[in-house]
Amino acid sequence: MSYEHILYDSTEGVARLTLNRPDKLNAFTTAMHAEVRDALGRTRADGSRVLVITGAGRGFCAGQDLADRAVAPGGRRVDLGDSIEKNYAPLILALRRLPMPVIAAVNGVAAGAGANLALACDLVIAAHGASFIQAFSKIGLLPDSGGTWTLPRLIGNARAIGLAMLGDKLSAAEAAHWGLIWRSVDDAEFPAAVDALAARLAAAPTLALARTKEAIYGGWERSLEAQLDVERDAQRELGESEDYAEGVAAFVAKRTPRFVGR
Ligand code: T3D
Repeated sequence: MSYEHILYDSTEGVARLTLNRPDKLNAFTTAMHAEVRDALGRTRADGSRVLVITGAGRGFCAGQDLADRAVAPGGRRVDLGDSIEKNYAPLILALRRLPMPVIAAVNGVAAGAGANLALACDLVIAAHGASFIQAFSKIGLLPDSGGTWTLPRLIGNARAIGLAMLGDKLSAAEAAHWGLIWRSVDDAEFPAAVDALAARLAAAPTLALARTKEAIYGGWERSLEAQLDVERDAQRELGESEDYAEGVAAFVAKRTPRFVGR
């Protein structure tokens, strides 16, 4: 599939997916969803060990393209439930299920489903000039793309409800201070900080990171006893991995490990 609305490439284990409708702050259309789905399906086959999602131009993503939702008087409305089921929900689940770390490199405003797309990623790094807006209440919707699930887990009900009901802009610095995102960095340092983070994760023991992400996200639904079982089973599997053998050998030899991701 060739892409019109995104850019995708993978080099040295780092896949980069850039939402590329800068004039519309990278708002999602159905066509863009299809391209993102296709690109996410490529990451494992092309040997990527980390995925970076970012936006072209001054925005990260402004959520659904609302020009596609305007209805002429007497016209037929789009079934939003259908749109969630076919596009947004599969996108969020695909990111959570990807067996590698996913970085949201939030270069600018992230609004609506664009904000919650970022928050569905494993590590969110944002430029100081970026911001997060649960824009849904401004147009009579509720936070989707996992927002009602993710927000209270990350920042508690009080702040989740405040953001969701008021739809106010939250700066990247405040988002980091609240624990909504991993970190925010100076705009000038942002590209280098993203590259360094991606390179570091691409050289990490990918299988262990995949099991870490599964265990942490799945843990919310389990008892401590059940979680200990999950950790036992994953550790048993990881104990057989090439990367564990390499990690121990490197530690004993006092050298830097060279992980292969298996
Ligand atoms: O529908 C379904 O399938 C259900 C799922 C819904 C998920 C959702 O995401 S609903 C929420 C949709 N998003 C929003 O409500 C956000 C709308 N955008 C904004 O509020 C503002 O654009 C921002 C706060 C994000 C940024 O403001 P600002 O002042 O920096 O930029 P701007 O001038 O508003 O936008 C720049 C251009 O992008 C502008 O186009 P123009 O006039 O220069 O041709 C603007 O119309 C366009 N744009 C921004 N957001 C969207 C958009 N075009 C279409 N859809 C957008 N969401």
